Amino acid sequence: MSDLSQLDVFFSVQTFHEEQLRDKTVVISDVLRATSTIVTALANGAQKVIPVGDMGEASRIAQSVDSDNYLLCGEKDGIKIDGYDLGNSPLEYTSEAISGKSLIFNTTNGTKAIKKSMSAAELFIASFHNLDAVVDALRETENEIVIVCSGWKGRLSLEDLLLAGNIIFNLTGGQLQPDARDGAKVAFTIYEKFGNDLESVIFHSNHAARLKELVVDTQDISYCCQINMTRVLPVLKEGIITNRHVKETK
Ligand code: 3SL
Repeated sequence: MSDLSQLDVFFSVQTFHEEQLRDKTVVISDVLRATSTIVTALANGAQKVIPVGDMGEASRIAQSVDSDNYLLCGEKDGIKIDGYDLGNSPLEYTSEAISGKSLIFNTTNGTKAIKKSMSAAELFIASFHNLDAVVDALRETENEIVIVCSGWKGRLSLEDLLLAGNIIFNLTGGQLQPDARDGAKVAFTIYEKFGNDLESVIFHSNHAARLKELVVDTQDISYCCQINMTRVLPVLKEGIITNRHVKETK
């Protein structure tokens, strides 16, 4: 078991250096919507997800692979990118749309957080959908744990912090040690305050307001708040995300 007094939380992509994650077990939280979409895609049978840092990298990979098996997916500032097969609504990632496919995935903050965390010893993708699967995997690690909240362009996103707090709450059985790191205390405390009312708090978050303005169907927001729908555990290895629990998809 990891030393939970060392568990830390970073509040956006811009608030850490790559080296701070070396040899750690890292969890990426981007509830609205990148990590919820990755979990959904793997639960619905996508073979793998290749996270990219920008559109240039996405196009380079797309040009070098067999287009029958690959889909170009993602958003810029919340909006599906012209010419892409899918945007970033998890509800688009049905088995009909993505089963058996490999996804090249490019988002404003979430995939950047993943790319910046490549020095980690292990990396898990978390959403409320696979909360218990992530917590169980963290119970098995001896490494120090860091939860990276993707946030929005350097700002904190409340929903990402709430998921971090929920993970810490479950890992610690609701008893955070007094010598826990400040980042863990903040996430834990926010979860203690708002955890009973997750969906309504997230519905009124800054990012939800941004999505509502883009006329993204508000079903996305409630969908991303659903807890423990799957045992899928997306893990990153050599730049590619696959499901560790291949036989346990929903
Ligand atoms: O920033 C991201 O990675 C996205 O999840 C943002 S959005 O929900 O598609 O706006």
